[in-house]
Amino acid sequence: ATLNAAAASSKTFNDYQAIYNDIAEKVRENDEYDGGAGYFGILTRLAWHSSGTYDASKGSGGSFGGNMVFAPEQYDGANAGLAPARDFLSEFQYKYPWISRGDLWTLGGVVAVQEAGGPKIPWRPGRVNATDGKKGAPNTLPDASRDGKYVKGLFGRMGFNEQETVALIGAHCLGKCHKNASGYEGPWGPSFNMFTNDFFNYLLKDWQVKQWDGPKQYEDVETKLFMMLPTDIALKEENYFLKWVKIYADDEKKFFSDFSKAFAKLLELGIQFPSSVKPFEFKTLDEQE
Ligand code: CCH
Repeated sequence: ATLNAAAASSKTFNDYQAIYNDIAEKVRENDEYDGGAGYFGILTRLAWHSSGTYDASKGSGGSFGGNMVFAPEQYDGANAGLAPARDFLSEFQYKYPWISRGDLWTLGGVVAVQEAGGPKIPWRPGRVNATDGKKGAPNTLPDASRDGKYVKGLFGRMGFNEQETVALIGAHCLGKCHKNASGYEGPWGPSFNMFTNDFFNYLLKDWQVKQWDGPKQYEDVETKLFMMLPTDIALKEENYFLKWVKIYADDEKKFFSDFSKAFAKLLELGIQFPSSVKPFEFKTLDEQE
């Protein structure tokens, strides 16, 4: 049961590029947010959490309805800490009342990845606001305390293979964990406001369990400044994941190209677009200067 995107409206590429630009300007103006992480990480995470509720076998979940403003998704523990991202984007909901929440939140993720120096993410509009939370899909997002088989199963539920799963988790190059949101703490590496293949380079270093009063997480042996979640370390423990970790650590171009495809697929899970709606590829602010 896929949901049908709204048929192409009178809005054109330029209308969406204008929203892209407004979001991107605001991201630039707020580059000191969250200890210098800016909004890149949290906007990417909002796009992912609004989409990653999808279950291919049931056709449920996904970014279509923008369900996170309603219970139960609003109070899903996995979504703790995402209100600042929704608040950040809400002014554009007022300025452009015709864009749906699902379109705005997924577009926010496209802006974040591209403006952080990542690959172009093809994106299509047409998600339609839900008017209540009945189609919300809580307790579907990953639990960071689990192992590799769990991660494989969870991303398999969305319709992703091992390669796509590893590529997607490479987004942990951006942003940080927050004790008051997930209980975990810290960034995965030093350049957490730049989209790179660094997550994989860091993951391949030596990690040890951090001694602290929080949930089990890892710290890098060399500097103890960076962190990995148990599910991140799990990507090294299963050969079907480790293979891709090594490929992406060696080849950033390949990572960018595979991430772009997997992230675009993530944002569209469960949605059927009319063939007339061709994906947009937005220009970055830099490209327009
Ligand atoms: Fe993630 N992620 N993620 N993640 N995530 C967290 C933060 C970010 C898991 C757990 C967590 C993806 C996959 C997984 C981002 C993007 C993606 C946090 C800390 C946890 C916990 C939240 C906090 O405390 O604020 C687990 C488990 C998985 C899969 O196994 C995927 C896929 C993506 C995107 C494609 C980004 C970006 C962040 C940083 C958020 C920020 O606020 O800076």
